[in-house]
Amino acid sequence: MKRQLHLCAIVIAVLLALVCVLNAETPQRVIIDTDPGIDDAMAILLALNSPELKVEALTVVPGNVEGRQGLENALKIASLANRCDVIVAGGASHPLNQKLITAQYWHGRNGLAGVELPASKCKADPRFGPDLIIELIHKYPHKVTLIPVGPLTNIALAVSEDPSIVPLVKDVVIMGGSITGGNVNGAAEANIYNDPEAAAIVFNAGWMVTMIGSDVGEKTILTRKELAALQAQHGPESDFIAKLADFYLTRSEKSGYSGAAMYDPLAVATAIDPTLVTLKDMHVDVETRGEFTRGETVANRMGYDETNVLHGDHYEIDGLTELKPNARVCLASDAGRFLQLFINRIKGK
Ligand SMILES: [Ca+2]
Repeated sequence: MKRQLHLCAIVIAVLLALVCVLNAETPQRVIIDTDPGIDDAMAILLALNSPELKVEALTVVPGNVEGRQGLENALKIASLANRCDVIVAGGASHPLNQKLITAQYWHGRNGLAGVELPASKCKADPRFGPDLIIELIHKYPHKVTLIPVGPLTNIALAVSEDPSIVPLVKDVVIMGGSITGGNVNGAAEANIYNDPEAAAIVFNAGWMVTMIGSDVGEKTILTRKELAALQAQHGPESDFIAKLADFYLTRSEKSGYSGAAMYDPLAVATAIDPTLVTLKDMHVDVETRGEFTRGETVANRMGYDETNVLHGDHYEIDGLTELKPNARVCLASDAGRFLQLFINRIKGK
């Protein structure tokens, strides 16, 4: 009996070791579509320092800064991390149907808190971001997770150009939207507000998206305590992130927030460890016309709409029309565990 137990323990240990090896050998392939951006830079460095992820590409979209500045920033961040092996490509030059709205107010004049990084050793890939996204999804069917953390222009262009990518992606983890009020105005979150038509295409593409909204990002905040932890260790990446965090936190405090909302890093962290967030399946539509609500992500919590039928001079509720969920909406995060992961990974370099 004792011998059998011993044997059993050995078998379990071998299996566990095998699972660990397999996990280590098969990190998730991700493409980060980004408008860097302070929290984008944090998200990119979190991803590049996480063994669970293999960053196949950074594709750049206009948003926080114009596309050209964003591409320069992405190249400098990849270079700082000594990761010129990661493909960095530009993308769309403007939103699908409106003028670009940039956010230097929050991100500093160059999008990176005014911090001047050394010239990049990495070179931009000549491919167009949306084409590259299509190419990589076909190259690694069912293996690629898209992590869009800017306006959804590039993703919308990719899925419009080649809808066959829809069933071939592993997941689409979006930083964007909100189901409890916006961060641009009463209704809309910035990434969706910056290109509502693109967001409508992406949410209606036929895949389930994972939606990490600003309402949860604002409850997942970096405070002076975490800043001090980042400042306590020196290295190229942690020094850079500490400077960005200081700028972003000061800006956020001046605007009445108690800390810096970790929007984009939370989306990357969700791809690393989905247990950091609570998700609920819902049907989400993107408002593209409302006078006060253009760019709002309208989430149906019930799973149905009432059906109205005309009876004489008025309508009468005839029943319920079921709605298919198209989004796993983030309702909450384990902020403490996320912040610890973020700081550990950034300080790892
Ligand atoms: Ca962003």
